[in-house]
Formats: sequence, C-alpha cells, structure tokens
Amino acid sequence: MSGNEPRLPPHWTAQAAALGESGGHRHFRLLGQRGRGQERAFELAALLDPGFRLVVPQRQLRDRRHWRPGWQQLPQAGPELDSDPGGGQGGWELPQHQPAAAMQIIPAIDLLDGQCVRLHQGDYDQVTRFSDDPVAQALAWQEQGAERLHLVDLDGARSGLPVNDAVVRAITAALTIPVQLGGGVRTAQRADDLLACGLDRVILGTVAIEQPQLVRQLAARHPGRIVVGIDARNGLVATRGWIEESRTVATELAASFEGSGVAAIISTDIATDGTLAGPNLEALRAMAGASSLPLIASGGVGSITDLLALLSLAPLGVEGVIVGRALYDGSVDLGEALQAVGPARLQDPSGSSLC
Ligand code: AMZ
Repeated sequence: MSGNEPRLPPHWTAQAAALGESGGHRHFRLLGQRGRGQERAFELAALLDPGFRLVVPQRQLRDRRHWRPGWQQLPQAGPELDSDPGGGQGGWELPQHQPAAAMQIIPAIDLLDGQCVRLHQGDYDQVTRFSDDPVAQALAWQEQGAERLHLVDLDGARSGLPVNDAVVRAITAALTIPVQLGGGVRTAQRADDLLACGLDRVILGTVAIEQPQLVRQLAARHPGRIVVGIDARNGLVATRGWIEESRTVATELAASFEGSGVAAIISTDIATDGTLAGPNLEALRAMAGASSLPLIASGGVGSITDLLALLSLAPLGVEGVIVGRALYDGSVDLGEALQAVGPARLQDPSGSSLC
C-alpha cells in the first residue's frame, strides 16, 4: 500500500477484535459498507490474518449463495486511521495478496447399492438417496471445478468387503481428477489393487486402529497415497461403518501416525456428518494440533460461511474439506465455494473491482 489510500473509520479497524467464537463456531459478521450503489461492498472478517478481510460485493449480497468474497489488505493500523475517509468513497485496490494457501474443497460421493446417498450421522437407517448415476454426478462436480473426488463405499465400510467396485472403477475411468476411496479397505492386497487400478489414494479407517502396522507398511510402499480416516464420536474413534466404538482417543490416534509417511488424516466428526449443522471446529483444532500431518476436515458443512470458518484453520494444517450433503441439496454451490475459499478466490468472475 502506498499511503495514499483512503483512510478508514475506526469501527473498521476494530473489526478483528469484534469477532467472537462460541459453540465451536467462529462468527463472521457484516461489519460495514463502503461505496454506493453497485460499487457498495460489505465487509466480512474471516481472520487468518488480522491484516486482511473479506469483502462481498453489493450485487451479490441479496443471496448468500452468490457470495464470492475476495481478500483485501487492510492498511497498517496507525493514528491516521482514526478519521473518516468521507462516505467510504475512493479507490481501494483489488486484493493483491494471498494470505494463506487455499483450502481444497473435495466433493464426496457415498455409495450404497451403487447409488449416491448421504447418511445422517452415519446411520444406515437414515439414508437419503440423491442419484442413481454416480458417474454423471462425479463428472458434474469435475466440470464445476473439483480438483479431487472423495468416494466412500458404505457397504464396504460396514461389511469389510468390496461391494461397489464396478461403480468405483467406472468413476475412476471417467474422471481426469484424482479420486480417493475409503470403506472396506482392510488388507494390503486390496489397497495395492485399488492403487494399481487408477485410484490416487486409499483411505484406511478400521485398519488404522486394528492394524496400525499395516498402515505404516502401506505408507512406505505407496508414498503420498495412503490416508488415515479417523472418524470420531465424542472424541473417541468409531470403526466398521461407525457401528463399533473404540476407547481410542482420536487425537492420540492421529499423533501415532506422525512420521509414518501417510499423506494426510481425514477427520470426520460423526455427530455433525450429514447434518449441515456446521463443522466441529473445536475437534478439528484439536486434531490439527495433535500431529503435523495435513488434515482434511469432514462433516457438517452446510454453507459457504462454514467453509470460511474452516479457512481460519488453514494455518493449523487444515488443507482440505470434504463436502457431501450440502452440495447435493444446493446449500453450497461448488463453483461459488471454490471462488470463496479455493484457489480461484482472488478473482472476481465479473472481472470488475470488488469495491
Ligand atoms: O457413514 C458411515 N457410516 C461411514 C463412513 N462414511 N462408515 C465409514 N465411513 C468412511 C470413513 C472412512 O472414509 O469416513 O469409510 C472409511 C473407512 O472405512 P474402513 O472400512 O477403513 O473403516
């Protein structure tokens, strides 16, 4: 910043302190406005760095689903910020600076009997069927900009046997983006076969707790391609389709894979999974702190605001988020979500200035 920028009124400079947290959620509040008419932008603090804020252009404000926030750098705090710039007019620059790595948004396809479904809190008796054409669904998300797809063989997770392999193979063959699969991968042979058949990564849940040594061996054999799935209820790990509960503390299991060569840990909060109620940020913060492995958050995303809240955990190592039900029911539009927190978030698709 050159020093010639319009100066900010004090209530804008105070926005970082005004943010709060409760119930595991970070609040994003509309804090102010500047400009007039189409030029008006509301400002939303989502702090990775108190030197930045998010701005949402006025023309997108009517419908939250259309928000495409962009980053804007705040001038250095100083005595000159205490005066009003005069109606909020003036030319702020487009965001130039990217404060942290983008978070990858990974759409999920959970397969039951060859169909795309979502379970409520992992309960096989509470099934919503969304599509009987998983390949078409996977292609749609790829076209909307997904950079990776997450597949779960729910029949496999429950039974320990591969059930949806035909669909898994069809999806993997149809897509150009990397695909990862979890659910029922319980032997080295099965993991080897899947990785030889076009899957980019396999996710090991039950095996991670029952045979951790097998995870280590596979991680050594397939560097960057083995992911540990830790699914927790009240902080304790659940396995076998979440039907069995262990006494293992999720954070301790995460810590035990430090240095093992696994590519990442997927942390699923069972209580929020499939509910759209918002992710369990406290649990994620604890998981992120338990190891230095990259963490992928899963469970509860119901809005773009939830994604922005997760973005605040990116500096702790949360590098991706799995989104399921919210994409199917339209609560989150993948393109908009990528715009908000993905690699494209610095560009305003209309090509015009954000402010
Ligand atoms: O929803 C469920 N009941 C469920 C689910 N989504 N049960 C298991 N899984 C997923 C885990 C992980 O990705 O989140 O299956 C995978 C673990 O399977 P396994 O067979 O290795 O425990």
